[in-house]
Formats: sequence, C-alpha cells, structure tokens
Amino acid sequence: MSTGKLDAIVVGAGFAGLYMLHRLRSLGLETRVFEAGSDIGGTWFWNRYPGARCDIESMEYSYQFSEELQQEWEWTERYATQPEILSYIDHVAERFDLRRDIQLNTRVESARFHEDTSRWTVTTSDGGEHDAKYLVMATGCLSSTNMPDFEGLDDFEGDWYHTGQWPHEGVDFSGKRVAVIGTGSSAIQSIPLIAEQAEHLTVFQRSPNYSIPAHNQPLDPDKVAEIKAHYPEFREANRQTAFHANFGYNEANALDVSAEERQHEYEARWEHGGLPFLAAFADLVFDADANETAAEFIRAKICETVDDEETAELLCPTSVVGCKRLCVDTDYYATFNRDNVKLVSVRDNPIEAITPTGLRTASEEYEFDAIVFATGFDAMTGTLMKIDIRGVDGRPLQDAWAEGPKTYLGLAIAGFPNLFTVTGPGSPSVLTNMLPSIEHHVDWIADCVAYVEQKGLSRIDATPEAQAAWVEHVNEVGDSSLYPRCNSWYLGANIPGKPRVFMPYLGFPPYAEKCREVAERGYDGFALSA
Ligand code: N01
Repeated sequence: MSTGKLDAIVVGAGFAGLYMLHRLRSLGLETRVFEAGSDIGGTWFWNRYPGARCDIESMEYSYQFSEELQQEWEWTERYATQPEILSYIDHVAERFDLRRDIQLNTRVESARFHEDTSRWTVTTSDGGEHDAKYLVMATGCLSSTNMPDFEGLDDFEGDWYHTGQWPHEGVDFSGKRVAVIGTGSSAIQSIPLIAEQAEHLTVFQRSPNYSIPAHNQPLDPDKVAEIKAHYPEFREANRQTAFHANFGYNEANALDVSAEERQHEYEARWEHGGLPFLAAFADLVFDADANETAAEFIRAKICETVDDEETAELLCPTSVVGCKRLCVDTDYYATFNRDNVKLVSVRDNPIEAITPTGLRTASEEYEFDAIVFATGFDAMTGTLMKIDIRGVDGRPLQDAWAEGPKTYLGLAIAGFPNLFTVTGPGSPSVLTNMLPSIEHHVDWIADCVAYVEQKGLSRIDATPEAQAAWVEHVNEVGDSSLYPRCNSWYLGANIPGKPRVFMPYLGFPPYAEKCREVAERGYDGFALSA
C-alpha cells in the first residue's frame, strides 16, 4: 500500500500516460502513474490475440516528441505487430526512465475533489490514498471490454477468451473446435490465424464488416531512410490532414467523377491497402450515394474472393462504409474458403445461451472446445464511468454523464476542476491516428498545467457554457456526416442501455486550431481561480 502527497496523478500507463508522465516531470511536478495491468502498454498490453497489429503504418504510429527517439527506433514491418509495439513502449520507458514513477497492478477506484483545497484525493486498489492537485485520466478509448451477458457462461466446460484480455502465455487451438463471436477489427485480424491452427472454426456474425487488405510487408529501408531524413516535415504534413496520417487525400467528390475514374481510384487504393481507402473521395462519409459506390466496390471484391455464394452474400455489408471503424486484414475473406471454417449469421438467429458443451442459437446447438469473444469494448466512457469520480459538490461523473458524455474539447469536464482527459469523448481521437492525437492532448494539458502553475492559480475548470457550446458543435458536425447511421461503438450502440451519442469529434485539423486559440486567449472557456 502507498499513500502520499503528489503534484499530479496520471491514471493509465499506455502511450498517453507515459508521455504525460514525461511532460509533467519535465515541469518539475512530482507525478505518479497508476496502472491496473501488471506492466505498461495499455491497449497493447491487453490485446495479445493472434494477429494483433496496428492499422496505422508503423512510421506514423510512434511518438514524435523526441527526434532522437524517432531516428533511433527501427520498425520492421509496414504495420507493426502487438509484440513489436510493446517492445517500443518498453524502450521508451527505459530511455526516459519512466518506470520509477509508475505503480503497476494498481487500479484507481475513486477520485474526490475537495473544494477547500482545490485538490483531489485518489484511492487505489491496494488500499492507498493519494492527494494531488492535478488528475489526468489517460485511461484509453478502448480499455473496458464488452462481454455480452450470455446465460450459461459459468457452466461452459471448455476454455473461453476475450480478445481484449488475451492470456500472456498464448493459446494453442490445435485440434480444437473453436467459436469466434463477433466480426469487428479484433475478430477480422484473429480469424485467419485461428483458422490455420484449429481443427474447426465457426464464426458467429451479427453484422458483416467492410475490410480492406493490409498488404503488410517488411519495411523498405529506402522508404524508411527517406522518411527519417525529413521526419518533422512528414509529421507536419500529416498534421494537416483529417486523419492525422499520410492517407493521400483525394479532394474530388466520388459523384463528380466518371464511373471509370471511381473504379480506377478504388482499385488503386485496394492495391495500396489499409485505411487510406476511405480517403479515396472527399464526400465518402458525408454523402450516402457517394458512400454506396465504395460499398459496391468492396462487396464486389468480397464476392470475387469468397467461393461459396451464400457465404459471400452473408459477408457483404449493406451499411455505410466507414461509419463503423473500417477493418484492415490479412486474408480475412479468403479464410472462408477453407474447409474447416464455417460462417453462421446470428443477425436473425441470435445466440441464446452458452451451454456446457458449446452454444445455442435460436435455431441450433453447437459444440466447441473453446470460445473466443471478439465482442469489443464499452468505448470512450466505459473505464471512466467505472471509477467513482466526484467533482464539485460531490457530484458523481456518472450523474454528470447520465445522458451521454459532456466535455469541453474532450480535454476537461465542467465541475471537475484540475482534471483532464487524454483523447476524451468530444475530441477527434478515434477518428484520427491515435498516437499523434495523444501527443497533441498531452502537450496541451502540460502547457495548461504550466500556465496554471506560473500564474500561481489553484484551479482551472471548464465553464458549463463553453462545454455546452462545444457539445452542441460536436453533435452538429457528427449529424452532418453519415456516422450516426450505424450501430457503432462510436455511438455507444454496442452497449445495452448506453445513451446513443456520437462521442468523437469529426473535425481534425480545425480541432487543433481551436485548442491553440483557447490556450492563446488565456484558456478561453475555462474559469481560473486564485
Ligand atoms: O470490437 P467491435 P473489436 N452477439 O465492437 C459483435 C480497435 N481495434 O474489438 O457489429 C453477437 O468492432 C459485434 O456485432 P455488431 C478499432 O478501433 C483496432 O473488434 O454489434 N455478436 C461486432 O461484430 C476497433 O473498431 C485494431 O452487430 C456480438 C463484434 O462483436 C475497436 O478496436 C484491432 C454480440 C465487436 O466488434 C473495437 O474492435 C482491433 C452479441 N451479443 C481493434 N455483441 C487495429 O489497430 C457484440 N457482438 C487493427
């Protein structure tokens, strides 16, 4: 157990928490990070399922705050694997001597703001009680796993796993009959590898998903050298784009060009691989007819790839491309041509229960040795809502967010002074390349803390008016797009009872400009107290 007085507490030791620690320490603040896991790494610590790798190219999914760091680290593949990313995180922690201020195996359970002192008391799972002026929630957007409440799981005689809490020792599926429930990014990455190992694999699909081939490959040393020769300029150019990434944005609208031109563009992007497919045309996430041209293209690719017509048809989504996170795969659709793989649609035939020997849908019973739940996360708010956070007047965050999350810039919550969220709801976060977005937030928060300290202030709190205006703006922009049309985790629609609110802000780079202006105007929209 540990107790004590600190300047700042950071919750979570993923990419956000680690850099936050580095920045706060460099301001001379005594800072401690609490991490629930037994090691650092956040999402990359937990998500160890077969095939886990990033869907952003490794030369872009890395820190840029240190030119030495970005020059010295050598990525090996176009898309880095989970173990390689974890090695990188470990390297960063060693290089900047971060571990000495990180307490592992310690879950933050509550945080209470005291108005008389303008400080937070934080309690932790080891019985610790800590006092700090600043509290930074670096808890990640996808860190609370979603386990559907299936009846009978406790009586299942086989083994079961969630992709977001994968065993460290790995899993050997050889000779086993395996079920995968879900067809999101985690499933789409793991299914081809589980299929290679298992005796038989049954995939239970509620909604089909669009996926673009990754065309992963070893990194070309010439390309790496070229980027490294101009890394800051490369990063800056990416900062000027909507995804904060090198996607080769096409400014033309899909409906303004001929069918041949569209086909040519989609083919080129399919060949290139990955998320830049969505940058093929400027109107894809705003115009339903434009989007349908991309949808048709992908469906044709699925039908070309999958031999069995009925299976191909089941795999073809009819939803809006990109309004659920686009998936990036290696051999996903082709995996359904294997003799040992079967696709079962549970859209109209839902899973009713897990049985001791497998599972039961409304119409059939199946036997399995192992079940993999690739059922996603209570995204963006799940982890924050599980901590008993109480702000001014003892108001619980659960209460303040009962109708959905409300923040100012995704960085601060009115009535919760001196508390910051890294990539919180209301920020572009998950609609961008997460790592530079994390760095942007951490830098903004560190600069804000430095300002408060320099001015000798006791607290900074977003005003309810500024927050309300920001929430309205976030909703307005979201509603101008096609995003609200799908039942996605962006909307909380995957969690029964969660308010249906489009949580991320669709508006990078204007968002960064707004954050800069707020700071330049002496933290416009915040109340500052002596
Ligand atoms: O989770 P998901 P995920 N019965 O929510 C299904 C990031 N990520 O872990 O769509 C049957 O996307 C559910 O069905 P439906 C990335 O941002 C990145 O795969 O709700 N099925 C869906 O198919 C991603 O978007 C990377 O109808 C049920 C699936 O489970 C995010 O994490 C890799 C069900 C959940 O899909 C989450 O991805 C992995 C039920 N009761 C993840 N409940 C990369 O960087 C849920 N489902 C590449």
